[in-house]
Amino acid sequence: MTNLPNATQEIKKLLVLIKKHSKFVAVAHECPDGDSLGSALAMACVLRKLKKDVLILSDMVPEKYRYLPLIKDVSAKAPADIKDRVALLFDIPTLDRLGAIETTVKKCFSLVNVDHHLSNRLYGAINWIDTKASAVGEQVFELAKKLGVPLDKDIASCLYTSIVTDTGKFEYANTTPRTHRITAELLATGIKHQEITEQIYENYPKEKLALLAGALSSLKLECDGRVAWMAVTQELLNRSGVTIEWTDDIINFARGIRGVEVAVVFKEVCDPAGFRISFRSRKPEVVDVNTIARTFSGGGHKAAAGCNMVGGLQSVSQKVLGEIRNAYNAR
Ligand SMILES: [Mn+2]
Repeated sequence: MTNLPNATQEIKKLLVLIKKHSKFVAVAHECPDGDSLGSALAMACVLRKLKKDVLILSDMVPEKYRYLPLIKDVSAKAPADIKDRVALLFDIPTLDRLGAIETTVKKCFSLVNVDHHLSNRLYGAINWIDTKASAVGEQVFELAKKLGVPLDKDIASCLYTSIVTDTGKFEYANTTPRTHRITAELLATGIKHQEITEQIYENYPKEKLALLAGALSSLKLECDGRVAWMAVTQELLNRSGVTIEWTDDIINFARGIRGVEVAVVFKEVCDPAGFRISFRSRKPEVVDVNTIARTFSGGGHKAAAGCNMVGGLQSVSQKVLGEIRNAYNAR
């Protein structure tokens, strides 16, 4: 495990950089989740309060996050002055997670890496990695305080989105007393938290259920019922008529089966032809999915990770399940 840079030092460097510089881009990862997008948008709100010039970059905006403030400013296009801008990257452990905007972001004047993944590759000029933060949103909250920017409803709804999604509505083990203390301050701004969670979780197109039905019918159990996996193929996506953005919570159905410790979902992608693989572990001390994903050049947290692999479902699933079997046998 790489030694993480001293957080206090990195935050200090970041505060100096923000004071000194005037042009920024806040960046979210490909097909962004609530944490990456919420953190980038919250930071954009904070920087604009400080009269900074800040743009927001992401390859796309999932429909369920269209309620977020500043969402209309999110773009995948490189601005003409990209070379003068400091890029602030949120929830992005490796640069290849940027997807279509990777080359654009690399053109920036400097990269600042704000993340909470154990697997972070420390690619920034500044690398502030807090593996204890349930969501990067907790780090942005801390940064706003240090910059002296008071919370408003816009900032709070972005940060609430970030935290509620990465903690699985405060269910996962990453939820801490700090998470709840921060959330209490967010709610105190008067945000309508129920409207936010409705937008995220109870506002899907009916076609999503066709996708879910197809994915559930592919369910298989391995390792005496301790491992469950499903596949979302391009054929299924086409047949159900929804895009990959609606597949993010399917893994929870596999994860929740009694006796299952590790859940895996294989999502077929086109470029390059292969799969995006998501992992969840309910027993990270037995099977650490960050380690499994790292075997295939991915990563994440011990209990939630991902990787990309080239190849057909048969070969890719065999390799991944073989690695999980090895993890059990090694014990
Ligand atoms: Mn996150």
